[in-house]
Amino acid sequence: MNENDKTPYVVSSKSYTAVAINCAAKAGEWIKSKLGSVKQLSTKTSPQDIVTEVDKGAEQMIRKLILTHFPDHAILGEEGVEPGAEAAARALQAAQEEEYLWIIDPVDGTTNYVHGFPFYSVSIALAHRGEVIVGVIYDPSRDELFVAEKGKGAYVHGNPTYVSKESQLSESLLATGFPIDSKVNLPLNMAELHALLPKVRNVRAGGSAALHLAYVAAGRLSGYWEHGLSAWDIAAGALLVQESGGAVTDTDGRPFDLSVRNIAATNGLIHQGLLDTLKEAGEGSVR
Ligand code: 2AM
Ligand code: CA
Repeated sequence: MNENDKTPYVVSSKSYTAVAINCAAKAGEWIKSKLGSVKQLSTKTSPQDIVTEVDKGAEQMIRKLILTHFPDHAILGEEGVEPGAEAAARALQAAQEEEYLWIIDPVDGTTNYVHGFPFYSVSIALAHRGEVIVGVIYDPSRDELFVAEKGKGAYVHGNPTYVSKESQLSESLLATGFPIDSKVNLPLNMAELHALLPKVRNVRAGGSAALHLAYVAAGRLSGYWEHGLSAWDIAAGALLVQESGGAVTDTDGRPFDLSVRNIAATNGLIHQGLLDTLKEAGEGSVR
């Protein structure tokens, strides 16, 4: 190669999925190695909304790796956006027009990570003109790597994943996430829990949106819903659920796209039952 040629070298033989897997695995290993050694805890929008130097370092690591392979691609990362829902929505709108957009959450489940509760993950998705085509979620605690490609299925360590077969709410295990927005989303979520708990087997709140979605994909949860999320929390997981045969909409039943903030993801069989109960609960709650 000519020394004077300043065109960046691009590793062209690597597929998008291979790069996503490499990034998630490398960042995940690094995050795990830092477990218990977080020195500085900063808050974002509220005392519950926290970020560490590990979140920032992992995002930098992933950004660098992606740009080494695909210097022209755009990147939307949780730590590259101002805190708060409005800034996230603006960033997403700007980024949605990109041909290739990587959507990354370096640590999904930061609260768990800080407390040493082993339920956190790295989530990496690639969207082509707004449609998610690759989704990878890595759980370093269990060394589980979930991978989905649009139209090609979903896998955990090479084994295909399928959603569960429960057809009734009464036999379903659900998950949700407790919102930090105490004015609207928290009372709504409490009303939903109140309505759903007597109807289902039980409800979990593990604290990582991405891993909950991976668990719906793998048939470990029958369904999951949560309010007030951002694209980086759910982009990869939504594709995993769809490619495992499940259904993903917003909580009003609108089909999934990158602007969805209130997500409902299930095995498909209980989807309408979940949406109906959420609707009833929402009508009785202050909205
Ligand atoms: P995080 O750990 O990357 O912040 C837990 O219910 C889920 O909500 C997690 O996926 C968590 O992602 C996400 N979450 C936490 N704080 C949030 C906030 N302020 N806005 C949106 N999502 C948040
Ligand atoms: Ca997140």
